[in-house]
Formats: sequence, C-alpha cells, structure tokens
Amino acid sequence: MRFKIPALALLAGLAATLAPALTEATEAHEVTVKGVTVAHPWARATPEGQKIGAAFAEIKTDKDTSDRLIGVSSPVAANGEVHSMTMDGDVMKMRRLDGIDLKPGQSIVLKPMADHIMLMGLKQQLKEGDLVKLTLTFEKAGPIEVEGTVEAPGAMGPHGLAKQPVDDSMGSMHHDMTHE
Ligand SMILES: [Cu+2]
Repeated sequence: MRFKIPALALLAGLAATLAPALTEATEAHEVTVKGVTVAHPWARATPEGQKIGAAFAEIKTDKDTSDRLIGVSSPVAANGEVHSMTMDGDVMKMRRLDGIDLKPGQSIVLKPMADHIMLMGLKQQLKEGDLVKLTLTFEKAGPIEVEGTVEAPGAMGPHGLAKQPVDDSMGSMHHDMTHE
C-alpha cells in the first residue's frame, strides 16, 4: 500500500502545475522589457523520441531601442540555439547564429523557413496544445521569458494570428534537414 503514495503525490503535483497553464492558454502572449517585445511565441509539436524541436516568435523594438538577441533557453531542452535557414537547391541548410542584431523600430519574425529557435536535447516530447517556456536573452534588455503554445507538427504559425507574417508557401519543414 505504501508504494502507491509516491504515485498519488506525483499526480497531485502534476494537476497543480497543469491547472494554471490551462487558464493562460487563450491569452495573448507578449512581453516587453526595456523597449524589446517578444510576441506570439510558439513551438512545433515533435514526434516521440525526437531530440530537436523548433520554436518561433516575433521580436520587436520600439523606435528608440536597439539591442541584440544573444541567447535562447527553455526548461524543456538542454540548450537553445538561434539558427538561420537557407536553401541550397532543395536542401535546407541551418546554421547556428551567434545572435541577431535589432535596429530601432524593427520587427524580426522567427518563423519556419527563416531564422528560428532550435531546441536541442529535448527533455520531453512537445505535444500540440502544450505550453512551452522560452527565455530569449538580449544584450541590453536581459532575459525575457515568454510562454508559447505548441502547434501541430507542420504548423506555419500560431493559432488565431492571421496578421503574423508567416511564410506558408513552402509547406512544412522536413525531418531530414541538415545542420552545419
Ligand atoms: Cu535549426
């Protein structure tokens, strides 16, 4: 009988952590720190066992702010990287970027088929409907923590955001992409 106690405690803990997450799921996620805004963060669902995930967001600066994105992290991954993506024929090539410079009044959209966040060493499967915490760290603004929704594996943008400029012309990312 005593062996059941840890399992029950675990379930209770799980319910407690899920409850607040569910109530926040429908809110717009946009956080501004020192003139830098991270908006509409989201990630793509991953197949079971896949160790790499992709996440996206829009980064905006107000008209008097310049900054530089210098790092990304998430509790669901061993480490986060910022990647560029280019096409070499029909082969997608991703390259790790040291950072992304932000000019005043700029909007940079991290999205499929463009610069994006790579979550390396995933500790858990990303499932559609889940929320995933992302911390984008900037040279001046410091860390900005946001919570993004996990969308379907082939999603090209977050739900309910018709205005977000996402590239839907090339279909979904494939799993056989190459990293350099
Ligand atoms: Cu990548």
